[in-house]
Amino acid sequence: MLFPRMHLGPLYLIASLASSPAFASSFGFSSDLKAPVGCDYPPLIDATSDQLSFGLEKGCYSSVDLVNAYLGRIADVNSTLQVVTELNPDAVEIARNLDIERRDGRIRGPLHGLPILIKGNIGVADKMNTTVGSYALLGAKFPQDSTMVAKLREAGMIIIGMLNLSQWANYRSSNSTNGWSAYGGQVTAAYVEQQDPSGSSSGSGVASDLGLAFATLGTETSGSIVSPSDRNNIVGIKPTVGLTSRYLVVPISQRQDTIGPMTRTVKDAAKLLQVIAGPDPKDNYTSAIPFDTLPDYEAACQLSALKGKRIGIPTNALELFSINQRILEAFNTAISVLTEAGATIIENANFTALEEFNSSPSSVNVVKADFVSDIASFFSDLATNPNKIANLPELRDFTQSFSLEAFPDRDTARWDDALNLGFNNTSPKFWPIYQEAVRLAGEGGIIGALHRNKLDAVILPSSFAASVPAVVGSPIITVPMGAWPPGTEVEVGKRGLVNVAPGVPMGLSFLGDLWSEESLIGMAYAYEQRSLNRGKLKRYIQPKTELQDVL
Ligand SMILES: *[C@@H]1O[C@H](CO)[C@@H](O)[C@H](O)[C@H]1NC(C)=O
Ligand SMILES: *[C@@H]1O[C@H](CO)[C@@H](O)[C@H](O)[C@H]1NC(C)=O
Ligand SMILES: *[C@@H]1O[C@H](CO)[C@@H](O)[C@H](O)[C@H]1NC(C)=O
Ligand SMILES: *[C@@H]1O[C@H](CO)[C@@H](O)[C@H](O)[C@H]1NC(C)=O
Ligand SMILES: *[C@@H]1O[C@H](CO)[C@@H](O)[C@H](O)[C@H]1NC(C)=O
Ligand SMILES: *[C@@H]1O[C@H](CO)[C@@H](O)[C@H](O)[C@H]1NC(C)=O
Ligand SMILES: CC(=O)N[C@H]1CO[C@H](CO)[C@@H](O)[C@@H]1O
Repeated sequence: MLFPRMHLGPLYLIASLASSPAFASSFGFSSDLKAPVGCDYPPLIDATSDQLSFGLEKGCYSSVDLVNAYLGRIADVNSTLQVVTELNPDAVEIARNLDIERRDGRIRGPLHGLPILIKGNIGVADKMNTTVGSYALLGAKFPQDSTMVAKLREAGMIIIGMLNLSQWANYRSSNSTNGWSAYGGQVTAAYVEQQDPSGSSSGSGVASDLGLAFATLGTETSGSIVSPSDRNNIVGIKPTVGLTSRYLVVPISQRQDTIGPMTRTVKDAAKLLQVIAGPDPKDNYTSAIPFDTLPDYEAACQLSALKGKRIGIPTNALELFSINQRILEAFNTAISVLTEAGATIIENANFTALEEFNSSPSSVNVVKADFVSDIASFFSDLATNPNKIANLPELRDFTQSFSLEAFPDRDTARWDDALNLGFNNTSPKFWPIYQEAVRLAGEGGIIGALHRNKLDAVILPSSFAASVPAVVGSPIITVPMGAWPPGTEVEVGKRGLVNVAPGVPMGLSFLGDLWSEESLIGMAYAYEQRSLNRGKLKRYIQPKTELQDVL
């Protein structure tokens, strides 16, 4: 056990446990040496990779110290927020080896030695369990690391734990809550008590916001990166489907699933995307990547990146989604930032088929059919499948009869619906449905709006950004835009979670064409740097452990 698990009671804002000398003394880097002069210990709630790497290079602290500091921060808040389900028992050892590499002059890349937390549906072949929040997968073994995890390790990142999430990435129940899983409990967010963290990358959103690691990974099928990033005051990139490999990530839909960075700054999201993007023979969709060499995403972060850009507003979508006036006010403020930065705003860049898209069952049916097929092939990839579940009917049986899965209070309606469809994605019935979904969301949605109006991007408030791009697999980046203002009426949703209240964050999304991440990152960076909204918000709970506490 790495550090004591504590139940902290009502007073969570206490100093760390992680200063326990167990780790600090055992390794001869900064802990034992006198720190060089001029060291900076950036507050971990906002620390960037540049700041952290600078301190590592200078010898102010080691990666072991960083791991200990983050473990302390996790312990500070986890009993209240239930963000992290498992810690990596080998994290300190891995950090120690990366410290040795650094000492020997072997730096694997710009994120060498930085700790990261990953969503609980991303496969690991180490001592941790990839459960997707379900007891059905507890004890399952993967034949190897997922490609995402292999890439993180190759880049010298330290995976310190697995994050809680909406169980099955929110593809099980119609009666559950964002951020609840049987295995991990209920995640809540940090801005107001009992805040709905959104989902399904709920733990990824809260952990990145609170600096429980340098950054996190999330996954999105429809909104699962963008929405928790929106509600947790962070940056999220939902990459084009196929830019990041899904090999050994628990699937929902091969046509929509994608893995992306969730970070506190656009530049760090860009750096992390650089690490995880790229072709993988184990995921066919990555063979559609059009670049011989990936773009330099960090280099795209230019303050001037909005100059001369044509940015569209799908005016009909703002109306059809009946967006709250307070969100529209923040959105209008954001638009003036874009205009002042030299962008041209094109109104009426409409999603022409949006009404038909919203009322057509086609996109929902695509996901159902994909899930039935894709979850079965996922089970067949496991090296150890402890409950011998081979397909969706068997998974449903397990879930309905295993008491900790909280059935029937949390039902299995999405699976029931998927099975009731009566066919999967190998059926001849599937293709025309998929074609219709793509026509409505593509030519009739985001792709048509971009092309007809010769746009570089479309913008939307982030809570309305995801559903159309989900179907065509196109990218989105969301950036903090502000918070619900004082006087906002509190809206309490399912099981007492607070959806809307003064101080709950909101984000701005940039939506682009397939593979346009480089350009989206540039625009998002320029907006972020000109608005600096993240720092303006206040939380009710924050971890207290800092680097100084573990040195
Ligand atoms: C986080 O909180 C949950 C729920 O209280 C607990 O089960 C889990 O073990 C905690 N994780 C860590 C890493 O402390
Ligand atoms: C993984 O799950 C097993 C139970 O199957 C448990 O014994 C083990 O401690 C878990 N691993 C971690 C790192 O929590
Ligand atoms: C990739 O496509 C080929 C040809 O259709 C197929 O044989 C193969 O199984 C696919 N691989 C994966 C990982 O889906
Ligand atoms: C776009 O939608 C708005 C709002 O519904 C409508 O007034 C406008 O005529 C539409 N423009 C085009 C070009 O379709
Ligand atoms: C998909 O449908 C085909 C045709 O009905 C069937 O043979 C196959 O078993 C189904 N696959 C799964 C995983 O349900
Ligand atoms: C959904 O959950 C609530 C809260 O536990 C419960 O009262 C209700 O009966 C559930 N509804 C269904 C349809 O299961
Ligand atoms: C992994 C783990 O310890 N999960 C726990 C998460 O929280 C729920 C509810 O609080 C517990 O029942 C789980 O055991």
